[in-house]
Amino acid sequence: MVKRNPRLAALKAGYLFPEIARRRREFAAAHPEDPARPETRIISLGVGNTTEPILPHIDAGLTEGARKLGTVEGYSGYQDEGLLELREKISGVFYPIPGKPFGADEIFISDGAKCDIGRLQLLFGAETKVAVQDPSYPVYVDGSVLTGAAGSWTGEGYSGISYLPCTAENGYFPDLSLLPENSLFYFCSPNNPTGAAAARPQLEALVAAAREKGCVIVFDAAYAEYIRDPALPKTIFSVDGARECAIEVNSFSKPAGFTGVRLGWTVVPKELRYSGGESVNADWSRVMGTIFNGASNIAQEGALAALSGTGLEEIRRLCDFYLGNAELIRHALTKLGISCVGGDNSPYVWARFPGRDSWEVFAEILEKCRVVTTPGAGFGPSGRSFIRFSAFGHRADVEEACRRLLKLGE
Ligand code: PL4
Repeated sequence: MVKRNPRLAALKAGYLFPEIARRRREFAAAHPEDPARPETRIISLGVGNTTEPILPHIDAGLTEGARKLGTVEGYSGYQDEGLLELREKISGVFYPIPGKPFGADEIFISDGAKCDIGRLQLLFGAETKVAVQDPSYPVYVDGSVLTGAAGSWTGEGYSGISYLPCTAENGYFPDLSLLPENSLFYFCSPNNPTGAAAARPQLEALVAAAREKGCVIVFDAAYAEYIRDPALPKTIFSVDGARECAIEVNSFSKPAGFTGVRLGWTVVPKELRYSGGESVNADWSRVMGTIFNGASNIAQEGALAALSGTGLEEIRRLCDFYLGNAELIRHALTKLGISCVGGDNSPYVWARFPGRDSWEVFAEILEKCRVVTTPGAGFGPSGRSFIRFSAFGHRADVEEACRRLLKLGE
């Protein structure tokens, strides 16, 4: 028989979100819901999965995309690199850089940010040093384990990964002196899970450090549309010099409710080079052309609608709705005296339970409140005493969850 890829065995445990789903199922089996007692129903503030219907103008774009496929004039097949019109629109709407817009050949349409994060790792070999914000979205670390770049599990983290703590003490922005030279640095802003959105001087320092140390930043901007403070940058490319050291991944999942539709994009500037001078953009085009056959044409029509004037208003409205949920969660936690951050420019609230183990707090909240959360330990060692609350949920559920959270104070 064929041998298993040994890197699979190096993965520490189950992927975080299926593990949470497993514990939820176990709990539900032991404590079945009673339809006559609504308080027994489990509510999820765990996984960051959108819940609200796609808004009408964007939905009409999707519907029209499907309708066109049933006509001779409108039919389209493979669109490997993505619709030209959509790539140009993304360049204009999200990267309005005076005098230096991104060309369509620097924007690659995909089936989502997570998928691109996985594929991007193919550009950099198993020898590449990897650095992450600690805590961070688990795909950066688990993906690195699969490519062989992560080294072995030490009990706290992986030997080949530099974890840069983002804690209350440093304002959830890492000490850049810890960034190893010539490393690949995954940086997410607004951050999942802390909700921290980096300020312009912080991103300038990040770009300066990456350039000085020969690093490549993979900037995950999946939550950029949740930024409400106009002083906070939505893209790394608003900082001079970023084109020489950064790749940006982004997605329609969280701003437009496309978690199930699947559509994202990655910007790989032509200026970005490996240490040997080769073009990263050319390699990304080659990798995508080899293992990806293009995003759904229907989804792309939906995205075009999302980037029209009305579509952008709908994006704003949808993000405002989830930010309203985040405000309710923050309020409930603050009332309980639980210190928390995030939720103002991001859909995640990061709550601190000093001296406690996050899986134990997760179990307590599930038992007392029947609310599912995400334990901070799943995002890295610095998350061990934190719980992430996701603001994705129906308003009535979030309100009910907030009422139940008050039981934690009893
Ligand atoms: C659960 C920082 C959520 N099964 O939808 P995509 O692929 O365009 O974007 C995924 C993504 C990318 N970057 C960041 C993210 O936080 C996410 C989605 N994260 C969460 O609860 O942390 C959903 C997780 C999903 C997953 O594993 O991604």
